[in-house]
Amino acid sequence: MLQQVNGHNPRSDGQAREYLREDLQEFLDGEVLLYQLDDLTRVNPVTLETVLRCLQARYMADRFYTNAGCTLVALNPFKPIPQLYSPELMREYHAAPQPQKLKPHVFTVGEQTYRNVKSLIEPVNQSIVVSGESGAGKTWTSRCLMKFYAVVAASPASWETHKIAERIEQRILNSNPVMEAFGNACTLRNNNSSRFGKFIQLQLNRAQQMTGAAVQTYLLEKTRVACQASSERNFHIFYQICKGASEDERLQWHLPEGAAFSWLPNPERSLEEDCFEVTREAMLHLGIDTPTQNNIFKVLAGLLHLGNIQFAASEDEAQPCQPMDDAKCSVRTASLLLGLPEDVLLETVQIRTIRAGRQQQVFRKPCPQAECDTRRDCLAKLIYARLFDWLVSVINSSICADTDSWTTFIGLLDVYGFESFPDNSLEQLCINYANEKLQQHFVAHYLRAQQECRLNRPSSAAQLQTRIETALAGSPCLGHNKLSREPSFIVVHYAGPVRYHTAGLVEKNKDPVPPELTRLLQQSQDPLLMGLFPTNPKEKTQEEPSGQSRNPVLTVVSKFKASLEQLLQVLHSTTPHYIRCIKPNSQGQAQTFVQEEVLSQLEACGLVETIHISAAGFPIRISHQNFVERYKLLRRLRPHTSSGPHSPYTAKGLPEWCPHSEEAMLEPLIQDILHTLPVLTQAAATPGDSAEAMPAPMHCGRT
Ligand code: AD9
Ligand code: MG
Repeated sequence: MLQQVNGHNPRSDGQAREYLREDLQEFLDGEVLLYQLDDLTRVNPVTLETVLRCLQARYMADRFYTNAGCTLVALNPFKPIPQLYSPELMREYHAAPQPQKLKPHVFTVGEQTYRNVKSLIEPVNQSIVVSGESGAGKTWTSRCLMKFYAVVAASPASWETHKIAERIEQRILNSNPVMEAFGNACTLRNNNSSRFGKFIQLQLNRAQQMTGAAVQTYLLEKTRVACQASSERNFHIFYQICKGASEDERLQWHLPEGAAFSWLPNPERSLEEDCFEVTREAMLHLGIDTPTQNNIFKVLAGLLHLGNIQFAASEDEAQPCQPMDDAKCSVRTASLLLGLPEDVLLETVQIRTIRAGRQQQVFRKPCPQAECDTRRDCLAKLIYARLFDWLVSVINSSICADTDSWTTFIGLLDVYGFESFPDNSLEQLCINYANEKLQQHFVAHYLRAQQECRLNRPSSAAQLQTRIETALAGSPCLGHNKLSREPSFIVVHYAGPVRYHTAGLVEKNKDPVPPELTRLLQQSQDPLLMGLFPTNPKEKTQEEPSGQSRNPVLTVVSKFKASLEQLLQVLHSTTPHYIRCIKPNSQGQAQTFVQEEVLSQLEACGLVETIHISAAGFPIRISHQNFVERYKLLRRLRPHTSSGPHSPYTAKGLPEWCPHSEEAMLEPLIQDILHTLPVLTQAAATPGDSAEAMPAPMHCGRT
């Protein structure tokens, strides 16, 4: 039961919707100061223990967002709280003269980012990096931000556009259920786990209205289509089709009720993500018409039947392995749904063709059973990955604005969180590498920048920075696990050590696709597959056998690395904002805060170090040029500091502002300006508001 509580928050600013559960009152009486702390930089002393207690107190009081200097910490409530994400509240944050004075919220970050686009703070383009481990709430948070911008940055709705097409922000929102249906799956850690990384660029025009968006995806976990860990599931879309198809569609797609598919484990689990209707509706709004949709679902049903083709080992090596008796019908159905000749499909999976010699003679070699399985899986992965890429391109063409109708953007980054399983392979290596790079970006952008503007105040922050850098660049990052029997190596990531199995790593990295499989799909009579696998000879793809292609074959890691570099370049060109999502427990239970689990996440993201540095520094960083433009009036206010012919504003860095002889005289002013900078910036953004003194740190402890 919830009870409204008033007057507890010193900064409630008209947004006095606070709710406390009655049964938590006792707990909170002891932690009353802690749960009121909106900013972890005010916890004193800042230690893992005090930060943890503060977050726990806030979590139990249903306060899920807390500032940590430059970062917003978002605790996953694991329960629906409609009033916390209502359009009314969005508008409240949007209309607030100083949103940062309202209670911490993902909308504060959204609104500040939105205002920055127009402000003098550079660069104008902004990005919000949402991080956290699997199930912590990254995708939820990104969706929430997209909804926020759909409300506050709505495009102009003239009657014509309203009638002709779905409003652009609606279409952008519709991209979420589609991409999640095809790219998310139920895993041990999250029922709706994103199995790809996503960077969405929300495009704004001069009037700061959202005119379009562009999506970039990273490293879809395509192996999932043919191989699911026990207790996990395939991509949601397969379950949606099997559960949501009409009688008619079941007949067309050969999906009789209750049919068992080996690539459809745990179908009995019913999830809210299984809603086929939502996906279909969203696809329609994105311009994917019903016949095209049906074509997609037919192909996916074909993949399920493909997965049921089990081979029996052949006693004679010279003879191809044959499908088991009950799999023969699956060969027929799969070939029918995929528009392929049955015998050619089977033969391509069973028999490897090798071209050799000057004449490029063709040799045919029957594959052993395991290789037949690999080739079958490879076929499915090939189709699914192409289909996913195609969907992303269709979505982009539906939501992307013309180049002349947008000037700035806000980027939202939602990448898979750091992963460490008992068995880790190339996928985890890539995911963790991406997280490592993003953490480096955070360290480089935020922590290093903070030290620049900290002048030469001696403090432990410098040591902390050095520690972080040493940890990242340090030598003990690679190790061998002597206890493990299987060949493996350990990488000491910023988030903890992870052991990677070496078995199959090289092969996975090469991701070889036998050219016969591509050639097979080029023979398909299915309209969708014909589009995905054109016969155009110009199209040199990754599937070219390495010996025949002049271009070096790109490995999975090299492609991933290149796309990550591109992403980082985009991020570097923006002003980044950070949201750290924290998972309070691994069971997905509301009102449950498991200290050890949260602790390891706090350690992994170096939150305490961030708070230390934030507490000692300033949350706003502006280039020297813009700083001068914006605050030069202060010079006039203090004429005695004028430095004659040597303008203090000509040098590049703050410590070199003026000739040495004048440094002493200027130092108090510099300190003044720097101390008041955050307040001045707020005041400048909202004329008429009085500047507020910096809040004093509050002591953390039971009262
Ligand atoms: V993964 O790396 O893609 O496996 P995410 O993206 O970090 O992971 P996700 O956003 O999918 O996690 O959140 C997991 C679940 O937590 C959601 O499905 C919701 O049920 C739940 N969640 C997350 N944030 C909120 C929230 N602010 N309010 C309510 C939430 N529920
Ligand atoms: Mg996600």
